[in-house]
Amino acid sequence: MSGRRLPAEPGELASRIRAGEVRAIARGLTWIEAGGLRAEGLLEALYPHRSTAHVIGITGAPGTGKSTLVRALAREARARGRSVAIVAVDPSSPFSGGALLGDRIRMTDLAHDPGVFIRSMATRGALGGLCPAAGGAVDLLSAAGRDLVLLETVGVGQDEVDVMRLAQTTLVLSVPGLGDDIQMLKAGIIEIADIHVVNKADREGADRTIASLRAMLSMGEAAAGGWQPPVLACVATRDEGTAAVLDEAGRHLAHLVESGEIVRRKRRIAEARVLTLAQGLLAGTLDRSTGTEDAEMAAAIDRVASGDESPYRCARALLARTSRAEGDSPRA
Ligand SMILES: Nc1nc2c(ncn2[C@@H]2O[C@H](COP(=O)(O)OP(=O)(O)O)[C@@H](O)[C@H]2O)c(=O)[nH]1
Ligand SMILES: [Mg+2]
Repeated sequence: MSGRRLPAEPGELASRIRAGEVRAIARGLTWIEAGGLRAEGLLEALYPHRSTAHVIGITGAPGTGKSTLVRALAREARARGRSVAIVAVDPSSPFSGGALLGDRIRMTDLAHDPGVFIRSMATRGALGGLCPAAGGAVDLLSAAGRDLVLLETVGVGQDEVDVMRLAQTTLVLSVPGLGDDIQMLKAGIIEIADIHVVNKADREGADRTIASLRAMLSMGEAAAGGWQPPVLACVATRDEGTAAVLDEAGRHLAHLVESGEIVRRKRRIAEARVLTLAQGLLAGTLDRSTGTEDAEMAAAIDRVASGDESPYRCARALLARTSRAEGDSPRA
């Protein structure tokens, strides 16, 4: 690893990231989390150089064993000679600090392997929502040449579902026994699952959970592109069934490519990213133009407060003014 100082200029940092330098990757991710023009410049430089990383999303209720499975998948991928990046987008449980990861000894193994880059993104992106920062992180890691990007998030809110949509292959974890899982499945997570994993299959009731998931899936419509989401069982703590999960993820990616569905997915990801970025940029501009030093805006707010103007009319006027101002100086 190079001991040289890291550059403060996006183009130079981008070159070091593309060379796969771990410190540069870490710095780049920090920039992306902070957002703003520096992050924009970095991603501008990296975007054309993204490689064909397989992005696998892993979601499920807290405690289902996502982090444990991610570690097992990373070890398996390393044994197969592939480089790995792990991004945990989980506001409730940062990935850092071995305690959260259960088996410390195995974690240490991963931590000392330069072929596994681990990063927790516990904060929300500056542009609002998890998606912009997570999307940028995936682009960066892909440009850094990582073969496999494992994206872990708690599958509860719409934000987290959006993050999962950045993945080519999405794993949804359940555990034996019902409760949170069924809640989650009802909340629409089932729609994004390419592979269902019933983890903790060493526990009582795994067969029942697998059977009820299969029954639920057989009632649904056939997935886009003719892929039938399989239901796999594993015991992540003992590496049982985890190699098969990685195999299945590979099979899913091959299916996406062969069926042409990959093109549609890439488009869907691109659309979601452009939309969330535009919303974030607009929100930022609006925030600035509602500042107290803006006399025109202050007068308009006064009129709404006194009932002389409706909030809708005022909001539309603000939008119109903002887009005029943006047109004058596109990178303000
Ligand atoms: N019995 C059993 N426990 C597991 C298994 N996988 C994970 N766990 C345990 O479940 C707990 C939560 O795991 P973790 O990976 O942190 O879950 P996450 O919150 O979904 O990331 C930890 O104590 C793990 O050791 C498994 O296959 N069987
Ligand atoms: Mg976790």
